[in-house]
Amino acid sequence: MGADHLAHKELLWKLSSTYLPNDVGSLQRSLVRHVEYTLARRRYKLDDNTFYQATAHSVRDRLIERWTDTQQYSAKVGAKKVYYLSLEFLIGRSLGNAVSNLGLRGAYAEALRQIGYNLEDIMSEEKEPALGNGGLGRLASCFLDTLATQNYPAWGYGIRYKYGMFEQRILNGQQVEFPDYWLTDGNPWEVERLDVQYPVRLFGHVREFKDQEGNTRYAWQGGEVVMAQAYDTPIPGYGTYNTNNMRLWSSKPSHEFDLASFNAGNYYGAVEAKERCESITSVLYPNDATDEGKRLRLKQQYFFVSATLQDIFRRFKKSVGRTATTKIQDMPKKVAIQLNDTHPAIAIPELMRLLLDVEYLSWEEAWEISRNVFAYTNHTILPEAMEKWSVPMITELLPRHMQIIYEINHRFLLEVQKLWPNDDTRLSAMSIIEESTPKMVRMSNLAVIGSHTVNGVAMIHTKLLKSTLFPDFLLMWPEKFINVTNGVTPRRWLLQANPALSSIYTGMVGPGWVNDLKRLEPIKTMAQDALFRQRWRAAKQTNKNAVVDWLYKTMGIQVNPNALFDMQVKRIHEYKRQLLNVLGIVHRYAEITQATPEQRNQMVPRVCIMAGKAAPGYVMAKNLIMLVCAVSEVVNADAACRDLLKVIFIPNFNVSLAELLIPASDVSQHISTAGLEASGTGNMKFVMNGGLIVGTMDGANIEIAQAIGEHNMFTFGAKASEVAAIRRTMSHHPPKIDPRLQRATQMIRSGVFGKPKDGEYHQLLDAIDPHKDVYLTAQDFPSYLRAMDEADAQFQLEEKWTAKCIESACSMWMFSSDRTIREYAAKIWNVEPLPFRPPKHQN
Ligand code: NBG
Repeated sequence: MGADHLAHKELLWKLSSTYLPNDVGSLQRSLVRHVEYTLARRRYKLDDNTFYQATAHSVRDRLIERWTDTQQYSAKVGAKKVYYLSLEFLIGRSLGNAVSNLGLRGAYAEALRQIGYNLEDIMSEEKEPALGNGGLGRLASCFLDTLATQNYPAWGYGIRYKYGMFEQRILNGQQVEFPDYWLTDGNPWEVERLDVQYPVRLFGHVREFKDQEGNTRYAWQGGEVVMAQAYDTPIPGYGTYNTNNMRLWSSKPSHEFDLASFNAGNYYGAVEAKERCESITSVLYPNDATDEGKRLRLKQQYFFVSATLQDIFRRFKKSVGRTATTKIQDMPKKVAIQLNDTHPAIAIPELMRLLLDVEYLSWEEAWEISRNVFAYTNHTILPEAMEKWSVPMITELLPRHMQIIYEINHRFLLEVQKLWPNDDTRLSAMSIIEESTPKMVRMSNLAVIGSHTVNGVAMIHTKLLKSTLFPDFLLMWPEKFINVTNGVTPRRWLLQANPALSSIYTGMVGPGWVNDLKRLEPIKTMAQDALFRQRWRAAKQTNKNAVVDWLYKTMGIQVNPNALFDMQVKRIHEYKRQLLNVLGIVHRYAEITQATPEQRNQMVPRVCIMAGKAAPGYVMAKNLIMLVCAVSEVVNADAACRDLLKVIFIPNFNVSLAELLIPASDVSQHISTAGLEASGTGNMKFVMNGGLIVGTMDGANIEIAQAIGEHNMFTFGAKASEVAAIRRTMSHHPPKIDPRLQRATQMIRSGVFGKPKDGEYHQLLDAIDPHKDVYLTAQDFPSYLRAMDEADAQFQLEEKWTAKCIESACSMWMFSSDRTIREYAAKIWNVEPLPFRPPKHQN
């Protein structure tokens, strides 16, 4: 190194090593500078949106300092990293989360206030990226928040869909999907990494040849090559300098590809091909728990996995170069890859391909590495959601991977045969290949075979996963299957969403609860304190009033702020049984209209809020939305219901709306047919925010009941262990229909809520015919009503009710994603926190 070079480096270091100052005056200067230089706008008369952009850029500068420092530090230390591979991330808005995690909320609020802006208003200008369907994507984002907060070296990898989850509007009482082009106003939170691009091959053929030692080798050639372009988003931890990275890939054409066609004089053909490349990351598949059998979806998955593994591999090999003692065989010591469902499971044959065809390792070595790197989380046991790709399709798109999958399967089946000679049934059940026409590749079997650990997301789910989905694999590898119950981040779901409750908590136990939810436990005893209960109710009322205002402002609906706020907000799915909720509402409506004045006086006023999107092709789910909207129209217009019942379907449910609604609920419904909801995470958020659950013994509801006490939950319905037998008997001994159910369905069928022309309501109701009531809706109806009545009765005992809410909310520490991630780290990833300690501030 020359003297000049050293001098340059030193000067550069001096120029860049000062942290940005965070006093109010400096923040204001930074805001105005961004208005003037980043956005090139005049400095006066600016709308909230411009100021949102400027604030975001100002915050981003501060995130970037911590982000680069964290990344440099973990590279220097050579720490083991976790890579969370997910085709979905539902991050929600970033501004509020960032200022709060940076500890700069107060400073920014003041800086803005002094120049005439309100931080809350500015925050609501942000359009949230909707890069996920529901629980699975939101879980991934809660995990990223916790990973950063707990100082784990971890990256999230995903796809930067140009169009996220569709925007749902209700037109003429029906869901209509609109494209969600979330990037219209740019995205200040991401950094385009033009220096991080990888080629991804599709189609082509496999060439077999001999290497110098005479070993048979394979090379995948030809086909098309598209480029993956990285976009990085900083993920700040709360109360720590550590800032992790979420890297999302976008597809674009490769240069060679472009040139060849243009040179051939095929201008339009080349443009078309370019569009085709870009279409790979165009749109998120709007499905939740059902399989979209499209070739483009497999392309997306492979594109994502290929770019991600090239990136991980490059980083790992750089670290191998740094310390002479690390070899490629040490990859599992440096890299842990978590597969979020089977969506990224094609990563298993892809890593094998890299190790075999590029690194020239032997099969045994490659397999040993690969299996110690990957772990797989299963998120559902619904058979229709099990991903399968046809062999002809994979062969066409990924010919080398098909060979590798066959080889993995062949070697695996030999093991099975050794364990269970002549057991063809078992062999075909465990095979990666389903012997159908066409043959199918079962991605879940591939994921189980290629991972060192497989986990379910709640106790009952893991139990069912073992007993129904993978019983043979369990016999083979009993240690491989574990449970890690889901959790949610208290930063977004309490601190940010519920300032009223948060300040009570902080007043009681100090701010430490935000990353140590156990500290709330002692507050439980305060349930006995009348004054405390009053403060608690006041906080809840503040949150309810916010919803009342919002409903009036955005939907023109007036509701009684003292009513019981009842919410069911989640994806629309038959197994989640929104139909049960609607039938309950219709029953309530009937009761109200037939009640005497004395009876009306006894009734508890209710505001029933439902929200959620239906997959565009999911007819039953769309019919359900139609019915809810129709019921809402009739009920809300009926003078008899006035203060007693309001039914509201809120369109376009998303993270921001959840943050508004959840803190305002008195009761929320988590009423899936037992055994079908893997975990649920909404249930946790509602209870943390001081609401009570009406729910079945399903998913995480069971563990929540254990944690808060079953007396604090309104449970009902068949147990998972009973469901199969009930279904079996129902075809020949259909149960008697509850007269109240009969009345409700009769009202719907007879046209009280209109008669849609294609018989949509009949279709919904036919599915609960007691002979073939697959989701046990009719079966569970009576006990559901009992649970609802119980909730009504308890709600009237105000003091007792509040005590229940306090006890429950303060018993929820195990549903913090902080606990969840500690379990993943210890049981699956074997990684340690690596806090980065910044140099002292120099301003
Ligand atoms: C969903 C389950 C939920 C669960 C989330 C997160 C899929 C495939 N599964 O019950 O339905 O809470 O995953 O684990 O989206």
